[in-house]
Amino acid sequence: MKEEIMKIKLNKNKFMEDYIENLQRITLKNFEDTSDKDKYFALCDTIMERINQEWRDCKNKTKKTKKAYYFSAEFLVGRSLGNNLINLGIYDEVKELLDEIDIDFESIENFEDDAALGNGGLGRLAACFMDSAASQKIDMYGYGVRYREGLFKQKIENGFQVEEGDHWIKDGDGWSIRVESDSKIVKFRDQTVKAVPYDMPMLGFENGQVNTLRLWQSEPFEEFDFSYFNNFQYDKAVEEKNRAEDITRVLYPNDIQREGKVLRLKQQYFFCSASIQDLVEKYKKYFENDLQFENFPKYHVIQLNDTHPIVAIPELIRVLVDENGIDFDRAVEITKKTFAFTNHTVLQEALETWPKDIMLEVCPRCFDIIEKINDKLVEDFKAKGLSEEAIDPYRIIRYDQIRMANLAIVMSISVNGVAKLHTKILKDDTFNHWYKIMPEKFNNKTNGITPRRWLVYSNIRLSNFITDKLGSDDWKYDLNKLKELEKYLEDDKVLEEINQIKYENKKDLARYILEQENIVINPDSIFDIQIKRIHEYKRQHLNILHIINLYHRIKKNPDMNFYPTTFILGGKAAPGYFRAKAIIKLANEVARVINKDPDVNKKLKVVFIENYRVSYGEKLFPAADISEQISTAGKEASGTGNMKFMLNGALTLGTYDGANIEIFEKAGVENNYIFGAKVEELNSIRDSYSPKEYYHKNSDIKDAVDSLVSGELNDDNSYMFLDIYNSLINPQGGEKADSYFLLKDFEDYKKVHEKINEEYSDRKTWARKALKNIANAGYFSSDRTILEYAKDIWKI
Ligand code: GLG
Repeated sequence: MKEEIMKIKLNKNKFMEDYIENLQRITLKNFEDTSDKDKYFALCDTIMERINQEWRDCKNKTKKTKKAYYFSAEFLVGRSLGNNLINLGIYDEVKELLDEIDIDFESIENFEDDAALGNGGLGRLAACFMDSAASQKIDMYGYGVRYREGLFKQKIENGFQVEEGDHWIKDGDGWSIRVESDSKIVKFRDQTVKAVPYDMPMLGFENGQVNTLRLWQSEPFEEFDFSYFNNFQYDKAVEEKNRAEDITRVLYPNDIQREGKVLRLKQQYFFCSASIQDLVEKYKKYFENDLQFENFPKYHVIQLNDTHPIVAIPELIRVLVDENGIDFDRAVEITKKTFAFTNHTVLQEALETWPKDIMLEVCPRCFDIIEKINDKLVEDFKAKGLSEEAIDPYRIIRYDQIRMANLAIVMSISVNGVAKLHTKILKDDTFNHWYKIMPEKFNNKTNGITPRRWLVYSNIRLSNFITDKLGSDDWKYDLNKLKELEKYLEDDKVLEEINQIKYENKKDLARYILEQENIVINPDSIFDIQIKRIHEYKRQHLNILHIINLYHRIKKNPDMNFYPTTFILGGKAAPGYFRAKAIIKLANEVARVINKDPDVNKKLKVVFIENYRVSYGEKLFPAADISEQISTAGKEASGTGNMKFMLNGALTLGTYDGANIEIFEKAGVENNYIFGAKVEELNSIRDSYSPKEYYHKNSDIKDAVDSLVSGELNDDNSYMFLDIYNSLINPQGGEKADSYFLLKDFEDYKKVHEKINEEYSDRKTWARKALKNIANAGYFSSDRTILEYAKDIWKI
């Protein structure tokens, strides 16, 4: 690729010529009559043409080598234009070229819809891994679903979340190639459809590697059933087409919480079946002399991203046995050597189980196969003398429920968690019974983020500064090099520069927020940001309750020493998650009340970002002073937003949870703000915990909680605030009050905010802490993570 970059650099005229030609060809218009959207799509074409050769070469070169396959129901890619230009090494050049013909790159960029084919961290992690694998020259292909509708667009109307469709490809898709000839037939019990692959190139960073993300789209097996047409049953023909297309029509908008719907299992089986067929078919084509499949695991390792793609396990067995005549036991042995499983959460409501009848309705043969595996497993345990009771936790099928995680653990070479603490909880608790009998399978792979998107592309100022200070841009390939920045810790001029960069980024964000949200914010204030999916365990309501109390205190005591602060929150709630939606309404209502109050609005501002998404994140992370990572200890498996903030020089205000702990370890606890109870403490008080006691003993807590029902805040008769109130202090119907320990951690949280507020004015010390964080963020590169998977699990 280096060569290709040179070619483009040397041949600017050719690039321009091609671009204009493409633009006119796809629009049938003269240049001056084309729209910005046309200009965007023509640019995609011009870049895709340049990638094509390398892409084919990479596909050909790796036909007969071992590859990793990342199976995931979600790939939260976001936009591709800027990132692809960065990875091709021609970002600046193309910007300049466009400038010469009066095209503003940024406005063109805005015509790209985010590919929001994921909900949150799990899907974004998959996208970061794609970038890192290519950048580290690891042959890893992604397999997933091409949802026609990505994650819903969030509108805020009168403070409430309203969901709108996200038909992201309605105007076209500049980054995919439809590979019709690789289509597969997927059979369900009641329906047969065609799976058509759309391939997206995944570019390595300036290294010539192009991996493939293959996303399957569901289409009717035959475009129209002509027998219906002949009988004048047009409706029936259209119905069949719709039924086929329904399967990949929409991404399920639930992060964490699973939804046991037939269509969801259909989606899972659809992409897993097509992907497995693809691998087996290619194996037969390129490895003719080994049709016994004994060597299949030598060339394939399939990483299962959470429980969603686990149905690929029985599907591989089915294809081997039913379609290739392999004996069942051998098929099981081959399969066992092929899969590896990643768990992303310990929340019970996320561990997928499928009722037997749903599986029978979707893919009955898979149920047969799972049942056989389960019978064998139970038999083996009995032979070892285990009682029925002792066997129970291991059963894959129990009370007609199929426990997908158990299936994956039995059938995988590896089981991993996504941060140290998370893996420890898996071993000690969630999967302890398994860990006891197969400890060698369990391992940790702390998550990471790609520095290309999350720094090089989105924070150009800081990126240039780093290159300047380190004297080269090697750090973009090896993020550990950031450590060398520590030599500037006592350099006042450099520290001043750090503050200046942050300030410029904050001004950019303030402009953008004014444009998007119509709220004026002050770049001289502290930017305190919490952006992530809305969930009780992430405790956005702790943040908001604290803001309410702070507001009251400032109002009561206007002369109180207080550094102006802007609290920014953003995130989507699952459409069916009432309490999460209540938290959004609360954030918006608190923002409304505070922002219009002339007594405080010079000191305090609250912004709820509408429609938080990857491309909005790219503007928020670079501008943060404080990164709010305040989940209940033990609940956030890792978090990855925390890493993006750190890399961009924000200090973490966080609990001892997930990867926060490792951030504190690397950057030093003294350079971040830690608060709240640890897991062990919470475990020991769980049964005796009484939130009411905290409520009565602490007047600030009472003040904040009471305001939910005092009438000061208006929830438009939705009873949403009452619901939050009750959830905190009144146990209801089996649900304990305050099961996420907000009130327990409140006082500590308030204190740490006071500390931040005081220490922020010492700008030099603050900059030094920021630099300490940046310099130690190298470990959190997904390059490191993916190399660990490759070395420890995939052996490639
Ligand atoms: C999960 C977890 C996050 C984790 C992410 C990626 O909740 O803590 O960082 O996966 O491993 N559902 C998720 O987003």
